[in-house]
Amino acid sequence: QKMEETYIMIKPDGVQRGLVGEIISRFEKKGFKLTGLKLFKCPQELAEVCALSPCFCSYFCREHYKDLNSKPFFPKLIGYITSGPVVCMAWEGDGVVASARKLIGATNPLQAEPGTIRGDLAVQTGRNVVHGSDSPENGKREIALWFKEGELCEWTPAQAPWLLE
Ligand code: DAT
Ligand code: MG
Repeated sequence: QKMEETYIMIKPDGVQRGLVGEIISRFEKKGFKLTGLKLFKCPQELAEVCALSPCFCSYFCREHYKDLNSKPFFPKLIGYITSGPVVCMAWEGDGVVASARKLIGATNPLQAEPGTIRGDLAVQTGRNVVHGSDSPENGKREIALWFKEGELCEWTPAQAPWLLE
């Protein structure tokens, strides 16, 4: 059966700051399996509508951050997340959701522990470089939202027997 999966996204600041390789390698070195990877740029027309108010854009407002829809920072969050290309990833492994959240660190990078991605690479909540799903259900939901049929890859890493007994 399918292992647990999580949706990890490098936000526009991570891409612009040249941190893509650094961030991917944290999950890669840990031993999780990459099953999906692509760059995505929200079309500018949609991004502009998204930034104004909760809208019909299924990628950002209503779906991905739907729980934050009524927060005062929501328009800024949408403006930020649609401001440039993001790197969309699906990662698989036992306990990957909680473990990825630990690797990422606290939402506010100043409170994130050294050694975590946000703790090492960021200083503000509004520029916290990476997203990680907060539950296995949301992992599935977000992967289905961001990846189309056929974009995910089933494979067995050569290192599998050296990682998993
Ligand atoms: P996380 O990304 O750690 O799962 P979250 O799901 O609570 O955090 O919020 C999603 C993003 O929204 C977060 O990465 C940055 C932004 N955000 C959260 N709380 C915020 C706040 N109080 N002010 C500004 N931005 C905030
Ligand atoms: Mg969250």
